[in-house]
Amino acid sequence: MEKILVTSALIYANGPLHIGHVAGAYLPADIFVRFHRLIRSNIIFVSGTDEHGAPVSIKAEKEGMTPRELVNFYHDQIEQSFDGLNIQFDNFSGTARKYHHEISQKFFLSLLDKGYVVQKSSQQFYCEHDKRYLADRYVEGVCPFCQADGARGDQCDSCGKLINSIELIEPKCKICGNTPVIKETNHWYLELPKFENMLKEWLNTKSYWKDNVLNFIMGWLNEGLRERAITRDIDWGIPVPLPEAEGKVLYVWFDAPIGYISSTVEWAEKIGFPDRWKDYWFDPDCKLIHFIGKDNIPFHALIWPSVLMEQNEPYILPHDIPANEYLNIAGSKVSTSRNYAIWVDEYLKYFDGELLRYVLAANAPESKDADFTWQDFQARINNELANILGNLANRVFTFTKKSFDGKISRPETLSETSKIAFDEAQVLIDEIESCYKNYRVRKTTSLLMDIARIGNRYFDERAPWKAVKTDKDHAVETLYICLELLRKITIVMTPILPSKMKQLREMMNLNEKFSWQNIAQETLEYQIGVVAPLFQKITDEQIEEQLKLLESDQDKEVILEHKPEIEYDDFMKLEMRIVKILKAEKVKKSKKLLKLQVKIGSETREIVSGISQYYAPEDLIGKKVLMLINLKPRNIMGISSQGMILAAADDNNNLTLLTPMADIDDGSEVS
Ligand code: B3M
Ligand code: ZN
Repeated sequence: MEKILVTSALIYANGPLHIGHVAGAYLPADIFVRFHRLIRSNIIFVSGTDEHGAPVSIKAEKEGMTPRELVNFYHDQIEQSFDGLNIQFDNFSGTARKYHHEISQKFFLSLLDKGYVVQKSSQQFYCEHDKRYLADRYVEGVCPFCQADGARGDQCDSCGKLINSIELIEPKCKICGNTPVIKETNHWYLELPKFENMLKEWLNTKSYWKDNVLNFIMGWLNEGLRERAITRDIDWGIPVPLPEAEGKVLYVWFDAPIGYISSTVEWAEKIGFPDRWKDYWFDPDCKLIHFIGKDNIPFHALIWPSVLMEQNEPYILPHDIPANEYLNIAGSKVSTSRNYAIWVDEYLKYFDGELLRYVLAANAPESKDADFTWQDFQARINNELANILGNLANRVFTFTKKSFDGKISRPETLSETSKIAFDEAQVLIDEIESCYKNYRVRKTTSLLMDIARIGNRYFDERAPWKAVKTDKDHAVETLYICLELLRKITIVMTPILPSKMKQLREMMNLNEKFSWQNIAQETLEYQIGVVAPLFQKITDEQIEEQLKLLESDQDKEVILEHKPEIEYDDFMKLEMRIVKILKAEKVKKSKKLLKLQVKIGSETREIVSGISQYYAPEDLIGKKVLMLINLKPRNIMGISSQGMILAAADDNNNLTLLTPMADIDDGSEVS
């Protein structure tokens, strides 16, 4: 019996679960685990929330919560979303828990002891304004490798490379927008170059890994590994267990994968066998499999194995890392900061979790990015689940009930066409088995539908509704074969649609307990029970509604670039007043400019303003607007412009002058 330990990436407890997470790291794992339960492997499945690091502390600051309040809130919410999708872990822990702190500190000390972690003084960005070091996501800039904007202090989302934060070009403090300075501080570094040979040797045995993962890490190894700081100057995290490291915590990516271990330890405690976790982590025959999204590859395939290699206890190394690509939505990348995502808790208010399982499996981002659209969701539910599988069940059950009181027994002999239908199904089932083992859920889903297609075709060809009038046995045989095909589907499809298949088995009065082995064991007598349609079609209105939600929930603003803060005294230098426009005319030879004469109390001034494309001169006469008075006069097309009229403009080429909400004397000061 195979022994397997499956993990899914620990999701940051700083926001809800979205379908991109599900498609990348959770559903493929859950399907894999459910399949292995059916073939009776010894398998456990652990995960949890990633509760440390800048992603959590930044969000907590923003929400005015403590980090602990924030992670507790999202931990519970995320767990509920997983429940709604029938994603079932043996244990779902969190890294802010006590076990996890202890184990992580032990890991750190072991590496330190063996000389793989060393303390060095190093340069870090420091924000003079916020009086803090800027770790990881606290600083952003241009990626030194691919020149993309918005690279963070630890990783660039565009090229996936890890960054040593002070290499960022044009760094900006994420809190206040100022340019940080570089300061000396002390940190502990993981000496990755020392692992290079061990890693290469180990990776040589991994030729069976997915291409995307192998290509990624081979690229890295060829460039040569660099040391990585594994401690940080922030105040939320696991304290570095050394007296001289007061105020420092472990880097979130150092402790996060250790969460797989602490979650297993917690599981062992919960089931009352506190040592049971060692049966997995210390057994060289146990296969450790990490399901992750592609941005997590370097951490799992290079850094994490290095950390595991040099522990005092005999931890196993990852057997496989089936990383998935991204799931886009309607052609655009998910953006949690712009709220462009489909959140699972929202989804579950409208639809059954199983439907999403099906669609995400059928369209899994296995070897390249995939695209989710609501139209495709509708098409797959209606044209595949309802029209193929649902239809087969429905017509077979209805007919069995109508003509045979719901009761069908196995005929003594089977005709050649029936045998062919069985054989064809068996070929598909064998292929499905191998797809499940090799994480190919996309293919599995289409093969599963093919079994139902065989059933529908066979049913049509044998036309039992006609046969029943002349040759009852012929009709019985047809129904029997179709029921057998449905029964096989209830087993083979369980990893993808666990609760729908359970319902189907209930309608067919089949046992609750079954395994992959039962696929070949024919049920000799069927008694169909109470039936109901398995799948409701999704209407156009339902899809319209989702499209509107996706559109309206999205925060349209691009993230604003802020200017450096100014002092109150700087603001007081501006003299802004309400002015009344007395005259307005176009500036000759200019498309954009208007010349205005404005009244400011008893004074009048002339101003040139670039608003000609937005306002006709005659519409402006008599209007009161906002003006910056003490801007040094500028000569514009031969006219001395004595100040500036203020206007607001957006990205869509709209512009508006600013007028007071109530009538107020011109000359009134604005402050
Ligand atoms: N929380 C990053 C992520 O959610 C991180 C994964 C940790 S897995 C040990 O992409
Ligand atoms: Zn700052």
